[in-house]
Amino acid sequence: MTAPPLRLADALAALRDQLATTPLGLATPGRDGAVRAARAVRDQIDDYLLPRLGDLAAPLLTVVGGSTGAGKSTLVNSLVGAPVTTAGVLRPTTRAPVLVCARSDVAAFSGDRVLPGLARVTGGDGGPGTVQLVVRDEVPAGLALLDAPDVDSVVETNRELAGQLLAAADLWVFVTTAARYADAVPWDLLQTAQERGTALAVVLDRVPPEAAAEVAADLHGMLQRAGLASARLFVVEERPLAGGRLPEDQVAPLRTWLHELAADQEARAAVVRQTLTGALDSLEQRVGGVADAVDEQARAGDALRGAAAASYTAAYEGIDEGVRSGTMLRGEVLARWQEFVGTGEWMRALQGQVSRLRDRVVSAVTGRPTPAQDLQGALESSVEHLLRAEADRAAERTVTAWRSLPGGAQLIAGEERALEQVSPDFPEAAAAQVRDWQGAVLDLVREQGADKRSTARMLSWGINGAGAVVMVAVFASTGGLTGGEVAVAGGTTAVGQRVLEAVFGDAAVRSMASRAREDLQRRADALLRYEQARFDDRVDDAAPGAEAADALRHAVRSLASARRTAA
Ligand SMILES: Nc1nc2c(ncn2[C@@H]2O[C@H](COP(=O)(O)OP(=O)(O)OP(=O)(O)O)[C@@H](O)[C@H]2O)c(=O)[nH]1
Ligand SMILES: [Mg+2]
Repeated sequence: MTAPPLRLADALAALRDQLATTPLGLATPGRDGAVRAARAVRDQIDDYLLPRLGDLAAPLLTVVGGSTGAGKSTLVNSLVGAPVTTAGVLRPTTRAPVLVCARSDVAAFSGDRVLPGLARVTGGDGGPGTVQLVVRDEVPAGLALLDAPDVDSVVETNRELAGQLLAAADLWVFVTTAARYADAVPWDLLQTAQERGTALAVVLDRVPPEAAAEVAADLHGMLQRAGLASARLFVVEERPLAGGRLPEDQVAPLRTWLHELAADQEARAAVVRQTLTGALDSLEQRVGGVADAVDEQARAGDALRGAAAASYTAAYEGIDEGVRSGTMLRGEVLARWQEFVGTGEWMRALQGQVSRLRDRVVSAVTGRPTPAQDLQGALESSVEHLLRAEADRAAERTVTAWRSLPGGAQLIAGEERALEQVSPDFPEAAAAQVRDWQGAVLDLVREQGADKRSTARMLSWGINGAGAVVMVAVFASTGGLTGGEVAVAGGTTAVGQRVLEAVFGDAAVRSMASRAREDLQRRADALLRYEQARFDDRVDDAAPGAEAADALRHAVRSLASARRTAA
């Protein structure tokens, strides 16, 4: 059973909430645009769509917006016929919007019905985050004027606020000048107005009287080419101001048009419908763009995790290779092994079994009698060294890969030094794992010997001795040694193995060695997984899962079905 369609307002609120929780934490190329788009849609839902759907008959909000210093505030003062907003020579002059409405419309604008994020103030400029509410009965009932900051401001908060206010408008009165009418930023916004079907009037301000016809024709052509031919164009000639206001003949046509609109309920309703429908229609594409950016983030997250996984898989394989290749049996380990087999303590057990081999071994080794622990100690540091080297390399490889992957550099910023090597607790953890592994090998030997008649014989050269031989067998099962090392380590290992085989049997030795190897690999794997998690955790914190984009698309579909139901 499918859920009943949501009410339109509920579907919008759900979409807004979904956008608010959409994670866009990775610095992918599309991130900033998507964050802005998500913010703009949320704002428009709260500032405009929900209030407008909640009261279709509420007064028209007419936002006077446009280029910096175009004369917006001067125009508003001139329309109202009173100094309701501050005009000035410094750019930008208007930083907090001023909303002027008739007394009968105050209730529609004084609460948080529209623009709930901006606090209302009266009696003066309230500063950032506020709307100054001015009541003037020169403004007709049914239509409020809002003087907005400059859309192309050098002040970023002004630009953002201007965009937010335009998205909250039923009607845009777009102000530009003869000098600036082709500027890019205002045209981007006009393009948006066109795409959203927003009701629009354009004021070409500060036009030298002698050029009025020419400039107006040019702008008219531009509007036509932009698909905005239906926008009313008002031309205001540049003249000396009187008391900060435009000459009456220059402002009268626009004022008359606005007053007629305010008085004509049907015309007003048509403006509301046009802008409302356009804004609702635009949501699918805008939210779709955010969802695409979320997908991009999910893919970037996968690529980052993949790079870490590849690095640590290579480390795991490097350890496996190091264990199997016999390279562990070089240097210190080889020396300890030679001493160990050369002590003769347990070689007595060889009597009558592999004495021919003993002769070969004994002739190959010299040195003081050394307990099996020395060999174990040498193996321990050799294995630790291998683990550390591979884990360091994996960390470095991951950092290098992340630097060039989308979003990667940001995740490691400031911590590259620490991240391109093992974590601080790795050495201790690795040492503990290797010691535990050695303990487990001894347990294995004990277990294997427990029910054998051979126990006594085995004990004659000790659990430690047998364990050491199993450990060496783990590292000597394949070739990989070169030159003289093959002869020495390979040969001596074979001797040890023969001894063990004599005690435990051939199959048991092979199984002990392979179980010991698997155990070591499991421990290496656990260590590496912990190391890799340092990287994966960062991705998990910042990147969305694939379901985040689906949730957004679902919210858009629910909105579409709520609109069909409402229609
Ligand atoms: N002579 C003349 N000066 C004008 C005209 N329109 C605006 N000005 C002056 O131009 C300057 C800027 O005017 P504002 O009305 O503050 O312009 P604005 O678009 O509100 O400016 P911002 O809020 O900063 O974007 C002020 O000094 C005005 O007095 C005009 O038609 N003629
Ligand atoms: Mg202004």
